[in-house]
Amino acid sequence: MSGVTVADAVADELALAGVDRAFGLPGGEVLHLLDAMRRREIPFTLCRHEASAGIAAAVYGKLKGTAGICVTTLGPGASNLLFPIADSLLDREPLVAISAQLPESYPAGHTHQRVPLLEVFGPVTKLAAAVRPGAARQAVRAAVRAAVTEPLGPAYLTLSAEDARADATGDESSELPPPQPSPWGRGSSSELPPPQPSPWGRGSAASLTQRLARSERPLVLVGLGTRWETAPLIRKWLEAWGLPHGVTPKAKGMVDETGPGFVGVFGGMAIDGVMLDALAAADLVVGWGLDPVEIDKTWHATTEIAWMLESPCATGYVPEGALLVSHEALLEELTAQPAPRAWANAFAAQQARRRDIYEAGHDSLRPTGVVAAVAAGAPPGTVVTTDVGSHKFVFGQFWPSREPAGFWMSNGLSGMGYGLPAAIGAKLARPDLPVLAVMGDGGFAMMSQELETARRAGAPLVAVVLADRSLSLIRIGQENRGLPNYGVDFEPIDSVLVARAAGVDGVRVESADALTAAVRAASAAGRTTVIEVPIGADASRGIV
Ligand SMILES: Cc1ncc(C[n+]2csc(CCOP(=O)(O)OP(=O)(O)O)c2C)c(N)n1
Repeated sequence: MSGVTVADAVADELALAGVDRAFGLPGGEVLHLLDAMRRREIPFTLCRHEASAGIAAAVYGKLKGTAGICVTTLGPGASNLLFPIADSLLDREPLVAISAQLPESYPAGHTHQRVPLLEVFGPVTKLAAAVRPGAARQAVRAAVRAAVTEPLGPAYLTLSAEDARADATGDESSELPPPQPSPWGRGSSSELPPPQPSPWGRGSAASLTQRLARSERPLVLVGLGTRWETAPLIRKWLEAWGLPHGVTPKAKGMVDETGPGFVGVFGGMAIDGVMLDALAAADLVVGWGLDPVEIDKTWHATTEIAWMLESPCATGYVPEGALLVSHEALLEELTAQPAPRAWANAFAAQQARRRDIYEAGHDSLRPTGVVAAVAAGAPPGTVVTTDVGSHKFVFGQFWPSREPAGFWMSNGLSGMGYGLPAAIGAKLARPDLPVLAVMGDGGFAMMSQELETARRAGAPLVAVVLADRSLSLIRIGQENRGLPNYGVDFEPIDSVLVARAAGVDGVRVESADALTAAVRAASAAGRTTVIEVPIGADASRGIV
């Protein structure tokens, strides 16, 4: 016996992979792993639900450039992981979820808390495997590698309490455990050739230039599959060639959304009709890292798109005719050449419409006014997260993002409950930046228990709750379908009292000016503050 247990080996490997924090909610079966991580000085942030732990971990991991780690118990704790795992798969965030499992030595008739976890999570992860004595280190390495390989995504490991205490001698030499079947058949990232600077970069530059030379009304869309580091190169090329451009919601900040060439946010956010008009006006879309997982309609199948991808899309999908290229090499090559022609701005009408709708709401607590009021009070560099609902559509379209990594939402999955735990993950990863979460009162009620986590974990954030006593996005959808109002409205839960019950500050505002002042004061105070904003349940009608 070497004295090193499998739990120690797992903790070692995580530390070697650059992991410096884990999130989760333990049960008795993961206590040895938890203790091994404590001894390895990997702090554990206890969350109040496994779903929020997984969301916080994935955001934390992405901002730290490694895998986010979430640790849960078996059975119910593991079952609660489906939301963050599915979110990480469809929103391309790097997550390694580790849960306990029943020891193999238990009799088959021991059915208490027995759930076939590898079979459950195999189809929604890039790798699902049991950590076993003799192959523990390899399993952790494979899981981290799967999570941080583009397209980023989830890996899932089980570790039984019995195996966690077992001797880890001989671990180095053994083979990887076989991964479970997954939906990656079409494009397992290990099967596809990795992006190369050349010759693909060069060939692609010529073909893209030719397509652009033939195009009279091109529109460049920057999507989820672009890396933050590429933003300066994309901006330089767009400016040098004078190309109109937009982003998808998860790529907000890749270009300066306050710049003159910016057309809008594409993929089902507010005023999507205006964006669809812009798409209809374009004769070529150039999609840098464009991933259909972000698009709630089917225009991506009928529009002429030059797909410039660095990696397969979420779930391994590769669109027909897509070029797998190194964005960096290609953009450098393109920018070194003159534009093949000049383009008149074909999207001025949509830009004006977007601006007018945004500005019409200013100085009021209409949804666009809420965006403007929050933007006026939030310090520069504020990282914004949203939950899912009308507010996401409005903030997704109108929040004036200027830098990458500063705007977070669940969009591929679009799961309510994302906003608050995402903000906690972001604040713990970037304590130097102000963090602000925008939520509906529906989504806030799903996760408000995490306010206590934010306070305890030292993650002060501002939470803006739009209180309309309704699942307003669904209410508006019901109305649009000509259905009677049914099953979508609820009685209020006082967010200010919830905040105080969790030991954080709470304030209610009744005007745009008061909202700006409250955001400014709460950001400066550095204490977690909930700002409740009463808003009409139909306030977003017509724009979402
Ligand atoms: C977990 C989950 N359940 C249900 C939905 C469907 N859904 C999408 S938006 C929405 C309403 C959200 O209401 P609220 O949080 O109050 O935000 P609002 O629309 O009022 O801004 C619902 C129920 C979802 N996306 N995620």
